[in-house]
Amino acid sequence: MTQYNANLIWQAKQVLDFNWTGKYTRPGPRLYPHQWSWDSALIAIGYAHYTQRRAIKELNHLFESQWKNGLLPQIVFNPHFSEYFPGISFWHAERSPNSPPGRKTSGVVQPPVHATATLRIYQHAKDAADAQEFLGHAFPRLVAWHDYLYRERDPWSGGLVYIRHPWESGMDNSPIWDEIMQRLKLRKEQIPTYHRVDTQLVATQDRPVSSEYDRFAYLVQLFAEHDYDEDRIRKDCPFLVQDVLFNSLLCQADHDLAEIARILGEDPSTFEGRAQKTASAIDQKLWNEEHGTYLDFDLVAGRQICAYVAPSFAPLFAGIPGKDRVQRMVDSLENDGFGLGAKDSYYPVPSYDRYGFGFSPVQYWRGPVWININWFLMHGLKRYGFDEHAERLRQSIVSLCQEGGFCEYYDPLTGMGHGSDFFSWTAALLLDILLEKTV
Ligand code: 9WN
Repeated sequence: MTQYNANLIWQAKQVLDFNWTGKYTRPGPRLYPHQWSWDSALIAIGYAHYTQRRAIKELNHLFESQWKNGLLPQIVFNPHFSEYFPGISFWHAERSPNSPPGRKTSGVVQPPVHATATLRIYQHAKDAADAQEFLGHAFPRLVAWHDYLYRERDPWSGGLVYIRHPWESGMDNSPIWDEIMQRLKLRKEQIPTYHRVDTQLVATQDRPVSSEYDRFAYLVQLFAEHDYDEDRIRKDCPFLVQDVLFNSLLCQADHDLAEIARILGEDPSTFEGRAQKTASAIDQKLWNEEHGTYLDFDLVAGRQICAYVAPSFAPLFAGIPGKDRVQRMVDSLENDGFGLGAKDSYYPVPSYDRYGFGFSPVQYWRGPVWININWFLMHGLKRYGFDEHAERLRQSIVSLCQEGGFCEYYDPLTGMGHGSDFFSWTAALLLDILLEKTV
């Protein structure tokens, strides 16, 4: 290991130590003080290399807040920190008979990377007995989580689950949602009263605009008014989307859950069956031949959403596309819009095509590079033997952290960090790639 990497590893661990609360890790020190679902899974992937105890605690703290119907909440609130919108009282999660007694949570979900993280914790474990016990504990909770998704979010059994809020995608203001957001015309009295905190903590230009927050808040209010009853929400919700990233991560998580079942001597067939069904549904329904990419499906409008975003390449992570489609996707990634072709280009890959309408190099999910998306794509490219491309992404991750610090996202044109500083999943995934070769 070079001295240069050793320093970076030390710094990344410092970031995680700083954000560790003793029970879970804050995604960012001020902007995100509570526990977030997919952040915790990604953070646990980093911890798995050097602190098995924390990795396990992190996921267990989330599992303790699982709803009775299996829903794993996007946020588990820490009542000691009140500075976040929307907070406990805006969600009214207690209106659902399924919400956990004694825990305060939001009422939406985030991408299901938890089985993937759980398996990695087991695979990297130094204390085998402890890891085996954790696997046994996590398994029924992960099964309940996946059961919830397939039962409540795919009631037609087509293999694709839907999300019902942009926050569920983890990519809050992605251009994917623009068309739906514009269609959602709100009268003044339909917009709930709320007070944003985020724009006081980081630059306003880096965050979603208020017309987006109006709609985010409106949807939360709708869920609370429907007592978080999925059947009632499904009938009235103007935002129902089968998202490429969410379903691709679910497909990989199904495979990983099947592997966990095998390790525990349980029957893996249900999970393998789901993985295959979801993979073929992604391939059939979400692929767009004309554009040579996968696209989200808007269930309310009944059509695909044409937006060229980096997460459209996530099916690579789950090994879904066949050879011809992979080649077309790699061609797109090599274009200047995503920048993976030229060695001396800007920092790949922007979250949104650099030449797309409304691209912004600094505004959240509308252009900046996100380390988790790069990490998924790096693994996807490696999986298909595109080692040079994967290496370029790996180097992009390392240079961004080295030059821009451990930020939430980065300007692809300058490499400058934006959003929250001391961002946990950036540090954790960097640790994963730097420590992977040395385990
Ligand atoms: C809403 C915590 C979360 C991430 C999301 C990211 C951002 C929250 C927000 O921060 O979303 O969930 O308040 O903007 O978009 O992916 O999990 O890091």
